[in-house]
Amino acid sequence: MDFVSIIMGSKSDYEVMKNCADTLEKFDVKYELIISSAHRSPERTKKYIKEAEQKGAKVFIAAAGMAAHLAGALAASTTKPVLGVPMKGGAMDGMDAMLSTVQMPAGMPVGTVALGRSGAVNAAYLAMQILAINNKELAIKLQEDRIIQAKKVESDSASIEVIL
Ligand code: RP5
Repeated sequence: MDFVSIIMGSKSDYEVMKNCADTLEKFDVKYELIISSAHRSPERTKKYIKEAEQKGAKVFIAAAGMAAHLAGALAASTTKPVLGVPMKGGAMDGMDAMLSTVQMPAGMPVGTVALGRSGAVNAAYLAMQILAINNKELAIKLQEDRIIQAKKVESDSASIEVIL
């Protein structure tokens, strides 16, 4: 069974990453969500990646703050796509996590998304776009979602626009 694996470095990341899980649920995409840290539980993280791959994980989403090595550690252990969501917080309010997540050495990519809720939601969308390459039903749902988003812009605008 194909699914998306979401790994958070800490329970404190859940409030933001719930938006990622909710987005996958909205599209009926299966996911697994666990807490495992690159620093506090490196062996558990490594073991989980292998088990998740065997169970059918097709894309990994890693959320971490501060030194934020989780996405990089995942990328080192799998050739499946890894998306990194930098978490806000700490002395630099996420700037450290963002740079750590995005600055991977050549040949070890992590697709890094924005800080905060937008990043969590977009990680889900990107994961689904990857799955949709081989899933026509999901591809259609994503196309329909774009139409819904465009219609919302039109209706929002109609409710407040002032045109001469
Ligand atoms: C990172 O450190 C976690 O991903 C989290 O964003 C941050 C702080 O973790 P806690 O001290 O709140 O557990 O590893």
